[in-house]
Amino acid sequence: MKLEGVEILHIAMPLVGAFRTSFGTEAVRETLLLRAVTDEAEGWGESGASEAPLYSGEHTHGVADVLARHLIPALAAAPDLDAHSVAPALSAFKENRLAKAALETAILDADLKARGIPLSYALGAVRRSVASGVSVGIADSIPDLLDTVDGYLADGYLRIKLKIEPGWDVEPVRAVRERFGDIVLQVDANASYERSDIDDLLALDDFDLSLVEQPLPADDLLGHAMLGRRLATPICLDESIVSARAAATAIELGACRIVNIKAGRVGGYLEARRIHDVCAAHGVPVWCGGMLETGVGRAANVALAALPGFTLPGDTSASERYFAEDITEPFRLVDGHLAVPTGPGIGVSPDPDALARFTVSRQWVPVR
Ligand code: NPQ
Ligand code: MG
Repeated sequence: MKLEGVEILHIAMPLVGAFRTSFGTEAVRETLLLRAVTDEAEGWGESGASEAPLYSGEHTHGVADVLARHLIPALAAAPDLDAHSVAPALSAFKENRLAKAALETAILDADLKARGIPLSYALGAVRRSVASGVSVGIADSIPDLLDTVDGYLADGYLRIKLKIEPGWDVEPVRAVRERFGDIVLQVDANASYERSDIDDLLALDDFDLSLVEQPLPADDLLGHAMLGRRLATPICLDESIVSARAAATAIELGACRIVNIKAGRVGGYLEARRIHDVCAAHGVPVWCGGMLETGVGRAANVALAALPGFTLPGDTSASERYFAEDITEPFRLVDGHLAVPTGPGIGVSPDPDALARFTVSRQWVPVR
């Protein structure tokens, strides 16, 4: 397969409601889509980046810049490009995992579309639909939070994840547990606590949570291991797990008992599958995270979540949880599950009209 060029599209999509986390509030999803054009097929990828570097150090304009100046040109040298040669061709460039993931996914989609193979099959999926949970942002008040959770339970979501931060933890968790009883409930702190906040974290043990996600900073594996010796609730890591090596280290250190896998955070779906494999070998359950993806990124996440080790419901919510209108056919929740796409590659492509309406700017990067 010969890569002819990659189009970088900046998109802005209004969210159905503002999404608040410990690191900020988003009312519009601003991110990048990539369209890889090869001599055999076109492929699509989505970067998990946001306008500001608040979840990780990457951001949309930086991702577009490193793609155009460094990553896309580095693929020109690859004589016979396929999905598996992308990461080796980019390995000299440090970090920039969201950028690498978007590019590898676009090439992977083109490669699989050319071969007529669904991404789910290429990754080793064993399910035709995936159990879905929903991530609930920090609310203005407890009554507002209870109304929001009530709506998601009525939609059929199989588990609820509450975003927490210091000052918004025990009270909202208690309120949701008391009101809704025996639901599957977990929390995500996005690294907003310090080791000295241990009493606040230990207080969460009263609520029978499935897991506490990333309480401490990404680089504090030792702190998570120390916390894990005192906390009965399993610790799940998100931001800390940037590679299969990081996963192996965290598991060996006892820093987590569960792993959240987001392909963007780890540099792509192929590395995500290796993390799945490392975790499976250690008996560590994994689940599929989310980064407010459009239908393009959501399609690939659902394929990944169909692998055998994904035994917990993911942040693989329906399109309508985030967007009134998606750029692909919307993903719909049926009995708490999303159907795994069956078409070649990621199984979807953006609708040209919808894409045109949400595109802020586009840049064609030729490869010669
Ligand atoms: C998480 N995702 O598990 C992330 C955080 C995240 C669904 O909770 C814009 C606004 C981009 C909020 C990317 C969920 C984001 C965002 C990631 C939140 O930690
Ligand atoms: Mg998280």
